[in-house]
Amino acid sequence: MAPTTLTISSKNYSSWSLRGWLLCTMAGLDFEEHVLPVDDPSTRAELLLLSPSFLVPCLRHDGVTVWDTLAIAAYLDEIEPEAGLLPQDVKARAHCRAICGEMHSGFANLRSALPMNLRAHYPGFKVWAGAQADIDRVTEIWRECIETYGGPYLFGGLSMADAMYAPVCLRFLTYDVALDPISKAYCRTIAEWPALQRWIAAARTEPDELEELDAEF
Ligand SMILES: N[C@@H](CCC(=O)N[C@@H](CS)C(=O)NCC(=O)O)C(=O)O
Repeated sequence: MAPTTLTISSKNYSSWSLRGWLLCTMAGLDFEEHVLPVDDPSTRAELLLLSPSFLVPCLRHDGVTVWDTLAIAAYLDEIEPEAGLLPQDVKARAHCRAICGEMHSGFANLRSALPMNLRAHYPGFKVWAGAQADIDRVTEIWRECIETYGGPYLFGGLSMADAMYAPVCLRFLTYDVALDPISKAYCRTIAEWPALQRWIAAARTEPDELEELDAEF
């Protein structure tokens, strides 16, 4: 059988790569990382061969190619149901899918104004109104989950929702975003997640000099 691979790009800048990687790690998948060099002109041609959407992450497992992070999450939940990517309770599962979908399709202002950049820190960063509205909605989602399911993660134990929102936690820390106590504690909990710590350590070893990517990822 061909090896299981996850195609990703920059660990410092690519928030969707991070989500896909966390999901595969949570599912306990034995996978090889296929890291595309983001500053290489041949990358797009290579990416088209590997991912029909041109986008990362893209999972290849057991003869199946799955691109798009939500599809990867659903596939992993089907092949590794014991991993608990979705909560047990049917209502909690629906809630989890809903907030994962909201992250997947929304928060464009937050994503463009506060791009993921794990090596950076901007104390006192000025957040404009459009991004603040997204921040308010994200933290409302988090508070509701933590009050309903008791924390420390969004649905009690780790779930796919934590993988979907992990890059947002890291953005809030990078850009020094003012948060309510529950959201602040959640960001700290996610930042201490051992798998995420491994990803951040690897991001720190990537080359600098990719400023143009700040606006795109
Ligand atoms: N909806 C997609 C979004 C993936 C995405 O936007 N990936 C970015 C990196 S974070 C990408 O592959 N960009 C490559 C390019 O634009 O060439 C998903 O859920 O996976």
